[in-house]
Amino acid sequence: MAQAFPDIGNIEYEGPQSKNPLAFKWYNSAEVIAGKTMKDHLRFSVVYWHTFRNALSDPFGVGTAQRPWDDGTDSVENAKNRVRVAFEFMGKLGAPFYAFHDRDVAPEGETLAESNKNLEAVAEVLKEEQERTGIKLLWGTACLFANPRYMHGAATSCNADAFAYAGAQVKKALEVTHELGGAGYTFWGGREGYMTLLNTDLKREMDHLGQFMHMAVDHKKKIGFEGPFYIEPKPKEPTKHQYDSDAAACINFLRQYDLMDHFKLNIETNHATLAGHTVQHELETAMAAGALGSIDANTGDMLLGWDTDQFPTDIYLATQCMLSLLKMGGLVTGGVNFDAKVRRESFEPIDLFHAHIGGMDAFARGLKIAAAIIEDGRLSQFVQNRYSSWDSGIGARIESGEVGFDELEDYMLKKGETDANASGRQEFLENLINEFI
Ligand code: XUL
Ligand code: CO
Repeated sequence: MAQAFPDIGNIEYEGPQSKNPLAFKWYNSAEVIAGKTMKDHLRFSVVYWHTFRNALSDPFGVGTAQRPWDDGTDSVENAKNRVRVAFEFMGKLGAPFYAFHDRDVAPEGETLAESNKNLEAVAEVLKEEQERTGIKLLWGTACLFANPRYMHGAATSCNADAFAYAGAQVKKALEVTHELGGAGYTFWGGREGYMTLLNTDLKREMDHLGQFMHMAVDHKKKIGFEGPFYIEPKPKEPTKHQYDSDAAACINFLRQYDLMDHFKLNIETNHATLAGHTVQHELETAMAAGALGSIDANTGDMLLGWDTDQFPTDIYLATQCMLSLLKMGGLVTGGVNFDAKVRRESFEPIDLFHAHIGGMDAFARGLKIAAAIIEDGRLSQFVQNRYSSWDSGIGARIESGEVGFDELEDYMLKKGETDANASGRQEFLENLINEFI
């Protein structure tokens, strides 16, 4: 097959002085930072849906993407051909992982049986290309939101048949993910939520979602899939309210339905901001529950109120993400998955390269900066000192659980007033971070 990107060779590291738009300035895959190569720290992943399937339409206009390799049909042949293009792209980029929805990679057929057959046929090519290139599957997922049958949701639909169809679809997607050696499997609750509470039995829907996830866990055990399941929080869009609205809501759901052992969270920047949080808040909340698994790296636009899924180029943001990930001890099964799309105006194939190179460089810089901040030690020392009243005396006794309100009353009656508070030094700390940027 002729190359899809004949004028573009492998993207190499050329260093910060380079002016070559098709070279990395910061991402040097083999460079060791804090004991691990950049490649192993960052575990970059390309998403199939945006990079190879997004036609770049918006609510006001048709798609603009020029993809000369695509014959515009929904045939299995075209889908197989697209796999070769995807692996050419990822290989040239040097991305070690990718992620897909079942319906991104293979066309939906007239029946479930035909859809399954299509998926199997394309998965064979995916496997071949994985073996040829060494590129691995970060996670697979099922598209439970595009087909009209899921208009009221999938696992939380009022229509039990939609639940059943979704179960069958996840079963197959999970089996294919397993067959392809996927490191994890993701659930993003596309339409698992509501448009109005007037027609919604919220409790019943949440119970169904809990049951659905248990069926998935049972099937995972049955087929011997050992990777984690991820839930990807998002508060809204396309629904008015999505049940997995943020990290805290997901963790509460997992605890309520006794699923904590089987799930971690996949935190996406633009979903965090739609929920009114920073991505660092979401990462830290997930981490505090021992449930941070992976990240969908992108960014929103401050002035547009929807999920714009832009490529992350903000060094400060990437630094914050990497500070949290390094604090956790680094990614294990998860990765930095670019759930991001080029703008509608960036319609040429080469824009896909510029976009990913920029995101990878931003995260490589974030990694280097975060590692330097940690190595410097002043930030963590400050935080540790800030809590020093808990290291001895009454603080240590409270933490060890040996005192109750009676002892606290005795203590304060004797002492009279609390020790003086120390400054939080926010501005000092913000300046400290800027020393490294
Ligand atoms: C949608 C979104 C999804 C998930 C996978 O906002 O982020 O693409 O990442 O279903
Ligand atoms: Co996502």
